[in-house]
Amino acid sequence: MTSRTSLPSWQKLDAHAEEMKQQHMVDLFANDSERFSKFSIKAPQFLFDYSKNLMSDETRALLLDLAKDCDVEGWRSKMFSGERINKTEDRAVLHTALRNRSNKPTLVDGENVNEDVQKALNHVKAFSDKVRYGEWLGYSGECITDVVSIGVGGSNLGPQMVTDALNEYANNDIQVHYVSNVDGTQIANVLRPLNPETTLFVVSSKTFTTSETMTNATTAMEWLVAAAFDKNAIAKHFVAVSSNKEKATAFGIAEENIFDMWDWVGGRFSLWSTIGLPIAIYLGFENFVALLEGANEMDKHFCETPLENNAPVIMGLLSLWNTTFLGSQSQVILPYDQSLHMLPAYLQQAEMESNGKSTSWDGEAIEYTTVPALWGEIGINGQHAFYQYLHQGNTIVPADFIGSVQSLIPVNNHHEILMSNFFAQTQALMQGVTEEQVREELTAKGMSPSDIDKVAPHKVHKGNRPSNTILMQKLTPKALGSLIALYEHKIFVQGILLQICSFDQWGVELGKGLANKIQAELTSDTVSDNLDSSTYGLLNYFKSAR
Ligand code: G6Q
Repeated sequence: MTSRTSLPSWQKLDAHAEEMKQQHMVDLFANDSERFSKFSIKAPQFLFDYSKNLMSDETRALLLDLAKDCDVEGWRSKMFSGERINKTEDRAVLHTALRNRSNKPTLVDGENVNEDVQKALNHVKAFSDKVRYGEWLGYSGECITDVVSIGVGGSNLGPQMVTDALNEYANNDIQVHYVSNVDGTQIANVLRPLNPETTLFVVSSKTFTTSETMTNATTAMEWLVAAAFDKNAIAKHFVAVSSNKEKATAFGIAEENIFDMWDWVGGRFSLWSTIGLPIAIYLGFENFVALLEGANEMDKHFCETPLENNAPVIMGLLSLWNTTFLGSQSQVILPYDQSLHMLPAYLQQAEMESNGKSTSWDGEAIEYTTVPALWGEIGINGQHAFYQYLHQGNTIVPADFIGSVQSLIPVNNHHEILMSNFFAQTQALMQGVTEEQVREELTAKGMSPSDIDKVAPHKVHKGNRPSNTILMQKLTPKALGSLIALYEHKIFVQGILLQICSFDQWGVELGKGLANKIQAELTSDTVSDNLDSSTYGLLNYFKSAR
C-alpha cells in the first residue's frame, strides 16, 4: 500500500503547515476582505463558516488536491452504490439507503434493498401510529403511555439524542425513556414511576447478544410478568429491533414484534433505520420522515457539490489539517442550543468509534496522528467552565460552534443574549487579546503601571484558535437530519484521507468479551491466581468487602 505520506499533495501540506504556523488569523482576515464569502458554504439547512481556521487559499487548494489524490469521490461512489467498503467485516455501508427518497435502486449483492427499507419503514409507521393513537393495548386493555427503549451505544445514542433535541415537536401524550447502562440504578429509577399496564419496551440490539442490553431486557420482563402474573403479557409489552431474529425470538419476543435491521447498517449510523422506532413513536412518523429527508438533502449535497463547496468534504479536510498537520489533539463540539445537549456525546461515538484507529485498511501501522479526541458541552455552560482552557491553555482545541438564527422557544431576549455569546466566543478565540490592548484597557481603568505589569501577562490571549460555525435557521427535524448527515459524511471523508476502515469497531468488541471472564471470577469462590497482581488484588478486595 502507498502511504498517504508519500503523496506529493501530502508532502506539500506538510511543508505548508510549517509556514502557516507562523501566521495569525487576524492578519489573514485583515489582508483579505473576501475571506468570509470565500470560506463559507450555504449547505442545505445551514450556513457553514470555516473562515476562522488557520488556512489560506493555498491551504485549501492543497487540501483539495489531497482529496483528489485520495480519490474521495471514487470512494463516495463506492459507498453509495453498495460496494463492501467495510473491508474488515466484509460489509456494504448503506445507511444512506435508509433515507433515499428517490426510486433509484440501491444494490447489495445485486439485490435492490429499497424494497426491504420501505417494508421496514411501513412497519415502523403502522406500529408507531397504533401506539400513538391508543390502538396498541397492554395486557389489561389500557393504552400505552410510556415507552422504555433498552439498548446501548449505537442502539441508544442516536434515538435518545434526537428525541431529546426535538422534544418541542412531540405532543407528549407518550413519554419515551432510555435504559442503556447495566448499572441497576438506571433501570430501577426509570421503572419506579411507571405502570406496567401502560408501558411498552423496545429492545434495540442489532446483534441481540450485548450483555448489558440483555440483562436490562430480562429485568424489564421480570418486572412486567411480576405485575401481570402472566407470561403472555410479554407479547403486548415487548418489541425488538434486531438483525438477529433467531436470538430475539429465543429471548421471548414474538416474531411479529421484531423489526428488521441489516448488517449493512452500522450501529452508530442506524438511527435512520428501525432503531429510530422510539423517535417515530415520540415525534410521530411524519417528523421521523422529515429527519430522513433532511439527511437525504445532505446526501445529495455531498454527492453533487464540487469538492471546494462541499461542506462535509471541507470539514473532513479541516479536521485532518488541524490534527495531522497542525498538531491539535482534541476537538470540541459546542452547541448553543439546549436541545442539542446530547450532540457532543453522539458525535463522540460517531467519530471516535469510526476513526479512532491506528491500523490502515491494509493492516499496516499508521504513522501519522489520526483523529482528535472529541468532547463538548452546551456552549454557555462550557463558557463558565472549560473555556478558560480553550482561550488560554497551551494546547489548541479546534471548536465547532452550532447555533440557530431562530430560537425553538423564544423567551424575552434570551436568544439575543445566547447568540451574542456564540458570535463573541468565535471572534475572541480567533482574535485573542494582545498585551498592548490589555495595557490600554487597564490604563483607561486607572490601574497603576506597577499593577499593570503584574497582571498584564495573565490577561493576554494569543487567539489564533480555529473554529467552524454552523448556523441553522431553526432546529427542525429536517435541519437536525441534515446536521447529523453532515457529520457522518465528514467522518467518512476523514476515514478515506486517513486510510482507515471507519465502519468496524474492534476496540468496542474487545470490551464485550472482557467482562465475561471477570464476571466468572466474581461469582466463583476464589480468584484465580494467574491474573496480574492489580486485578487479583482488586477482585479480592471487592469480594471480601461485599
Ligand atoms: C456502534 C457500535 C456499538 C453498538 C453497541 C450495541 O456502531 O457497534 O456502539 O451499537 O455495542 O450493539 P448491539 O446493537 O448489537 O446491541
